[in-house]
Amino acid sequence: MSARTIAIGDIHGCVRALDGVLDAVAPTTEDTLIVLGDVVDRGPRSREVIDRLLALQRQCRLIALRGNHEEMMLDALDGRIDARVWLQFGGRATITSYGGSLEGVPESHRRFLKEMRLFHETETHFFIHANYVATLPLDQQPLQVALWEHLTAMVPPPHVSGKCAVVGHTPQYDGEVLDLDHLICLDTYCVGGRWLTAMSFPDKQIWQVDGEGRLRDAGRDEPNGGKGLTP
Ligand SMILES: [Mn+2]
Repeated sequence: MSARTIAIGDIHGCVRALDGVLDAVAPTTEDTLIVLGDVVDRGPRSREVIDRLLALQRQCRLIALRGNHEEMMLDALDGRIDARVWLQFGGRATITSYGGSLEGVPESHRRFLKEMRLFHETETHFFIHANYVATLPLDQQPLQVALWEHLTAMVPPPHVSGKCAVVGHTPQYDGEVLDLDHLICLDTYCVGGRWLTAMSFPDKQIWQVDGEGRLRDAGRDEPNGGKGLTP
């Protein structure tokens, strides 16, 4: 199999879903796997999600993008915001997963959070947590837009680079990938009871699993062995 580029939507502490989607995708050392941010918060097992991602760095080329939830966690860890603000936005579950206090977050996890990038790009696509300003280069995107701005507030026109944007952050409550041709959203609301989605680029193969890690339509007879769905 040749090298693939695969993005995964917002995990939010759903480690069984992450395990399920990784089983389905079966990344090799040749593959680039991009997590689109918001790997922590809301769901119950954020600590284990970061453990899995640290292990995954040894199995494939992992690109971990920062989401607004990682930003809040880092700000709380470093004392830049009152931790109570973060706790209200899903941080409570994360703290619990670390044994009940910020002191329980190991150095390796702090480093992982700090090293998360704001964007990643290929020849044809770019990947960023929330949104973008169409007229600005990727390295000049405002954090407020890149990490926080929902698509419900602004659907941007195609980016000046001509590349297709791949984002998470704005939950698709129906569980379906939003594909506007110039913009694709992979947050299919796993933490809310829908799907965790992985999509490969540029060929757009989709894998979706539920919160228990069960593949969507796994019972369907598929020519590729049930490992993926063709959109
Ligand atoms: Mn987000």
